[in-house]
Amino acid sequence: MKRVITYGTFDVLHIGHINLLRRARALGDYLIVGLSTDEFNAIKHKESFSLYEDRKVVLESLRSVDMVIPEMNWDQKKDDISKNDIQLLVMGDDWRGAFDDLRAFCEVTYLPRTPLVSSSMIKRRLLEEHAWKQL
Ligand code: C2G
Repeated sequence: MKRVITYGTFDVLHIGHINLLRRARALGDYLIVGLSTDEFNAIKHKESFSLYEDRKVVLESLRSVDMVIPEMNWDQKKDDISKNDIQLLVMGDDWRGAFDDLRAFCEVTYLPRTPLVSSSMIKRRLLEEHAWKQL
């Protein structure tokens, strides 16, 4: 049983997130997502549209996701890996190198990001279209 973990905010869920989660799940048998809490989002200077509890329900409804745990700080990954018996950490390659220190505890893989989509891009486009409609 290969247990995989990944982390993120997963706000305004889109194909980039889904591609990452499906590929991460396909690299093992069980996928845990460390979901950034609203408080940790503030530390990451990210403001999500949906609150943690709603983002958690959305992720838990996905076939690729087996369990969601709160990500409260930058430093919990090592404990999460040992407490959850993780063999593989997967992140998008915008994080390439960021978690190489964890190779002492589990495999670490960075997967290519899905191009041309992000939560902030979606929010910006919606705002722009709304603004145009007001003209
Ligand atoms: N992602 C992707 N393609 C995109 C957008 C996002 O593959 N077009 C991936 C990211 O690389 C990340 C995951 O989807 O692995 C979640 O993205 P975010 O919610 O933006 O997560 P982030 O804010 O990068 O948080 O401790 C790690 C951080 O919590 C990661």
